[in-house]
Amino acid sequence: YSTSAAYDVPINPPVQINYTKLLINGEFVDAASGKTFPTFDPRTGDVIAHISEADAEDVNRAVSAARKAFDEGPWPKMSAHDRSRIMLKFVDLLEKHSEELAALETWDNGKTYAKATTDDLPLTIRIFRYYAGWADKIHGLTVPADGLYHVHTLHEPIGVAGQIIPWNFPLLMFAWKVAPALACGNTVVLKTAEQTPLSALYASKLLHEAGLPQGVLNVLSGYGPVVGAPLASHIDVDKLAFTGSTDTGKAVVKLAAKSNLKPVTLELGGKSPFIVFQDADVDKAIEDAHFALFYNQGQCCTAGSRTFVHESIYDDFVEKSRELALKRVVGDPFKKGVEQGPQIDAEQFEKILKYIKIGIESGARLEAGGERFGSKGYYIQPTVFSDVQDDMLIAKDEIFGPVQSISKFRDINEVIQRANATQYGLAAGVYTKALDTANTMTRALRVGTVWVNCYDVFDASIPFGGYKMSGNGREKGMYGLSNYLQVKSVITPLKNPAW
Ligand code: TXE
Repeated sequence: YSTSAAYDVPINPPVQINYTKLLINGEFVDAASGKTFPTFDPRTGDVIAHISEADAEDVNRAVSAARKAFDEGPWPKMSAHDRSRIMLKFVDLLEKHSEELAALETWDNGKTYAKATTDDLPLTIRIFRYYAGWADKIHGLTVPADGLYHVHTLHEPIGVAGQIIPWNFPLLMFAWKVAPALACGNTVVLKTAEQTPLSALYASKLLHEAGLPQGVLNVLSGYGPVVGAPLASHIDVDKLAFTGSTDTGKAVVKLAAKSNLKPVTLELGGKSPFIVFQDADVDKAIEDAHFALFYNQGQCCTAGSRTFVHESIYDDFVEKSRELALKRVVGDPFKKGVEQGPQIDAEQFEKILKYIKIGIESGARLEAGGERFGSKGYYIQPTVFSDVQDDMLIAKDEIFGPVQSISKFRDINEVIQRANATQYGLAAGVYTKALDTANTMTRALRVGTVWVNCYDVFDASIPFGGYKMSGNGREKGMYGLSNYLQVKSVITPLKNPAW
């Protein structure tokens, strides 16, 4: 590998940035244009490093490397067991370098170092280990077809997978995309989010250290329209997987359709209801509702961003939610005890403050927060609105920030109707002790995941994806494999009907 000059990092724990170039065909290289772009520290807005900026020409280079690696092998044709072993060796390296990776994640993204080490890294490791386990367990079926035929199916990799990921969980999104694709024998061109290029480059270096053949994984840093769009529309990319906003999701589907009709998996926005019935363990529900919204600075596609509370417990719920928000510790995400770091960038920061203003103007009651925190960086006070009405913009749009919206409901049918009255359908939380209420709700809610008396429980084995405009396809678990497999039917005549 050729690597760029190391930067000294004035943070604790110390971490160096060694990988800032594009990863094409197993080597770190400059962009064809020679251009770079800055990645920023959201704590201050200062530049962390200058990263090679890919454009359409680099997409061509990366796709042709991935194509060659797919067509000529060895990756897709290698024994599945060997693929699994390389992935498992990578898992060992991820474990060994967890601290540096967590530090990079916090630095580039602003999430707390505490959560990066307890959530992002362990979940990333779990995903790769889980899919490494699948690599040699992917097989077809024999089919009892009519007539004198032996029929079986082959499950084959699709080919070159294009993958576009967002900035809220940079390493974890890398894992969700890359692990199943590699386990199934595909080759990959991945585009990271322009806000958070660092951890994926580091992890990709480790994957090569573990023995990944050149060209199997190519990583491009840069901006959406400049590098994401040419990847989505590339004629030689066989499959596209995208996580991001619903609007960009629509754009990449168009590009995929106009070029070669490549299949597209989408994981998009959400406006997930968090519903608390009168018989719930209310104190736990209050804590979980707080967590469901404020986790990761509110930058989660599953954020429980519409909290519906039964009228009989509403006042107490609002008061305690307010107290929790006021107690939430905001500050430097590297510091111990800090629960909330800065938002990702100036654009998201401004967007969130705009929605807070809209909330106040539209008559929602501001219980806590409402302004920026401090005077430097992209910090926002944990904010709580009560008396939120369904037709207010803050109840409809994905805010993607630390803004909790609480509304009151009277009965189950009403809350089902209101919870489903959204373009999104990603997730929901239901808090009740009654089995019949829980079962009715889990069936009635038009969402891809329902958590009952818990929230944001993620595991590599649990499929995840959206209904409606929250996306299509399922990632993770056994279902996640099908995004990266073709099924081929093979029919051969039998000689003798007796056999
Ligand atoms: O998303 P984009 P942004 C939501 C959230 C957030 C909003 C905007 O509400 O406030 O989206 O965030 C790449 N062709 N989510 O602007 O634009 C882009 O470079 C191809 C929810 O960051 O969707 C990045 O790599 N690619 C979400 C990725 O798409 C393009 C997580 C996501 O960026 C492109 C993030 C184009 N024309 C934001 N334009 C979730 N589901 O968790 C951009 N990109």
